[in-house]
Amino acid sequence: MTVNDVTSIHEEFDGERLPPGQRQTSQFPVLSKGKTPSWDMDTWEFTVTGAVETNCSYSWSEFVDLPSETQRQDFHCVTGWSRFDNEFTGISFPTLAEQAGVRDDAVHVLFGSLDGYSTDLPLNECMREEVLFAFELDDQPLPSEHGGPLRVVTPHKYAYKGAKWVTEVEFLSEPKRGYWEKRGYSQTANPWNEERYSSW
Ligand SMILES: Nc1nc2c(c(=O)[nH]1)N[C@H]1C(S)=C(S)[C@@H](COP(=O)(O)O)O[C@H]1N2
Ligand SMILES: [Mo]
Repeated sequence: MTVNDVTSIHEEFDGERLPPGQRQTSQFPVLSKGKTPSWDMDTWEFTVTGAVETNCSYSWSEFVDLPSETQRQDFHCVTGWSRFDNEFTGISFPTLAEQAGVRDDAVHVLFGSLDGYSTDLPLNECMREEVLFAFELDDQPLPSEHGGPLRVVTPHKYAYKGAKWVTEVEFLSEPKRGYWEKRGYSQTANPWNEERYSSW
């Protein structure tokens, strides 16, 4: 299996591998706003809506049939810990976007989850190969407390930009605030610039 190592992403942001104010941990703490939700794989459905040419909906088997890849990535939580060298397998955001056909008026993306969580990113910050809809971690099905069956990972952003238990992707013609963005966390969330809190 080929693993694409993207742990040098910090160079693009003129930063060290460990972003300022972070400490490295070998643990994988769980950060969820509530309990791990429940779902049924037979009725699990993933939808792509909004500013797209075609609204799409996938069952689990349809979704995991999309072209997938494995990447070695670092993970930075806004509360101050970073976990290096996670091997996530999943479908990249650009691969998914291509299926639906993104319209010209799409500028932002809102991710929605089974626990009611949401988070927003500009479209150009999503259209990167490192933004993965991940269903495996280190060759194992993604543990449910870490967002399995499917979560988003965003190694160029603090990890709250990666929705666990993701089932909805909405392309937007204007920004929306997600769960933490409404509660004062940064819209932009660049770890090398310590964009932890919103200034407006
Ligand atoms: N659906 C959902 N996604 C979520 C969260 C959440 O509460 N619900 N928490 C976010 C936060 S604040 C962080 S730091 C990471 C934590 O991922 P982990 O629990 O796998 O460490 O998930 C993010 N994605
Ligand atoms: Mo977080």
